[in-house]
Amino acid sequence: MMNQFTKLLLVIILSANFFGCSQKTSNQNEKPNVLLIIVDDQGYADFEPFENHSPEISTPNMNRLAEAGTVFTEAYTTAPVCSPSRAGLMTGKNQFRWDEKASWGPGLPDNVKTIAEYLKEAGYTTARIGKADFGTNYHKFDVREYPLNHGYDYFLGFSAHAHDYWLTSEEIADRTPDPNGTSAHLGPLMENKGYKSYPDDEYLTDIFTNEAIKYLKSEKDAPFFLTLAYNSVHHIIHEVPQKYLDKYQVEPIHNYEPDSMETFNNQKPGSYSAYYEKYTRLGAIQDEDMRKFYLANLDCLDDNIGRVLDALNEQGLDQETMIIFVSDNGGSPLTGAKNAPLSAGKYSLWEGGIRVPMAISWPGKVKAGKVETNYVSTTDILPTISNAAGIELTDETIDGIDLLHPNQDRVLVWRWGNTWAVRKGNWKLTNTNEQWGKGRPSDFYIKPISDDLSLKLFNLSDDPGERDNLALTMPEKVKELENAYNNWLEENSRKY
Ligand SMILES: [Ca+2]
Repeated sequence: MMNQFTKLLLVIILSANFFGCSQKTSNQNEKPNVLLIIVDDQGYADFEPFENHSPEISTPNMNRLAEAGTVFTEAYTTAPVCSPSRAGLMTGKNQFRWDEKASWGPGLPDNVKTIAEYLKEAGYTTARIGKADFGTNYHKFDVREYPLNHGYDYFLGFSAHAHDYWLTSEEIADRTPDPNGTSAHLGPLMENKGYKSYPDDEYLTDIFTNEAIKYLKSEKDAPFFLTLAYNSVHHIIHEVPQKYLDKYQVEPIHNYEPDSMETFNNQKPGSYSAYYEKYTRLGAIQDEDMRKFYLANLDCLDDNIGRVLDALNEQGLDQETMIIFVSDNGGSPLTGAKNAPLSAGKYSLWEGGIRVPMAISWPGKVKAGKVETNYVSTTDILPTISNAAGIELTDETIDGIDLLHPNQDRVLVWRWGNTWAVRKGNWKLTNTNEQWGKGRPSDFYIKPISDDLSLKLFNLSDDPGERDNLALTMPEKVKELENAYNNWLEENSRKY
């Protein structure tokens, strides 16, 4: 005889199975769905799953990802700013293979395949929601850089460096003299071959989540690859829903309004460029408030990630979906992000610019609750997803390896303008100088020990903050790493 408890359990199991079968995406060949969550400019200290996170941080939904999977304490991007980093991430290759200047705008060559293209060929249905940014050909539909032209079946978002968090209506686009006046954008979002506008009181992070959930709930006859690329927590950081501003006790700042916008930094009166210039630097907003805005923005982002995870669970998809979470570069010196204990931040090759929050979960396949301390790269995302989907990679110019099998002897290299860096084992050699974009860095920025292009050598195992330059005392180690860097360049430059 079954007791009440057993009966109840049976009912729960049967209903779970019933709903699971009726709702889940058809997945007979056991290829996992893949959800790639890319966030923007999140600080190394601003990720609660890391043991030494900043104490005022609360990211419970990022914690859920970490508890369900593995977090990487030494995950590197291929560049310290958005566009080149995303080019590296989406292709599994150091973008300076083809972008010889190692610039802000690498673009995406026709012959360099993206994760989306590999997965589409393998039978996936693919979508990108949010920011698409390869640094060139912004706001255009018929270019390689537009997501529909590099493997995505569906795109909703913007093709630029930034977008106003509030202003997505046609009305504002009609009234502003420069809707595309800077690398930032306002007005309707791009959706496939057209535009989609929203009321100006709908918040962009919420819009992306709502659309992502709609996508997760849609009927599909194949496993899906969804890239959800939030522009949070990129500036303009102060634009956050009121309830979060209340929580962090900071007064709202008015939205952009063409009729009342004064000139700023030589930008035309009334222009969005003037507003963007004014509020993307310290000055109009002071450090303490900038940190509060940042925390409010991050809190909202975390809640939205929670809604996506809930939707996956509700759809019965959580057990068969690989989730990768990553920030595209380190915390910005201009937004109140914190990267402690790492030096500097976005814009330079100090650890604070290129070491980022990253996590992966895949129930039953990736260890839950694990902290991986071996160093990895965002170029590893493509091979990891490919392996999971059973795709055999034959392209020898891919720089990444499977995230689940990190290799502490590998050579990682970076080129960024006239600066470069190389890591092998615990050692990092770099000529990086100091860069923080514009204006001045925030109080939370940790000033690096050098601001010129001299060679610096660090042992990152006991000096992650790069405080102790060993270049003069260890010339042989300098030579070894310099050779490793030069060899990589010689073997790989212009090959892609
Ligand atoms: Ca970024």
